[in-house]
Amino acid sequence: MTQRTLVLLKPDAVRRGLVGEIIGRIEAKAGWSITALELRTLDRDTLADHYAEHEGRPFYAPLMDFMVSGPSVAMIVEGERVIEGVRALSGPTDPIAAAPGSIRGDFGTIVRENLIHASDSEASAEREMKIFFPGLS
Ligand code: IDP
Repeated sequence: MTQRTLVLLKPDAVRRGLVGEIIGRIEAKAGWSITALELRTLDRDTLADHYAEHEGRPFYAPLMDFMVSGPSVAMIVEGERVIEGVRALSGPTDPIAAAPGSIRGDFGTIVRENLIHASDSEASAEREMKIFFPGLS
């Protein structure tokens, strides 16, 4: 089942020089490929759209401040079961609870600064790809 997913390498990943490491893990998966990629400091409107479901939660404002604090890498990754697969590579939201071997488990400690976002369903992937790559069909 070939799918596409939207992946963000958050500002902490870029600041810490972990972009190559994380992209390497994604590219190493058989048959997966990056079909779009951009380094960009995200703006609040884009992020408000992306994180609309979290508006009003206590972590929302600090999350937004963090997400505009420097450039992120936005990517579309395509391949077999890639939606579930990138989530599995990333590990759960809390990096301390994430298993060693996962991206968050290997590199993160802070829930907010957990290095990577990956779409959680086909519907989210479609919605998020349009937010970050509006020119693509
Ligand atoms: P996910 O990124 O693992 O799918 P979501 O629940 O969609 O997790 O949360 C979006 C992002 O918001 C998380 O990746 C993390 O950066 C931040 N976040 C979520 N819950 C908390 C929290 O309880 N405290 C601080 N930040 C949080």
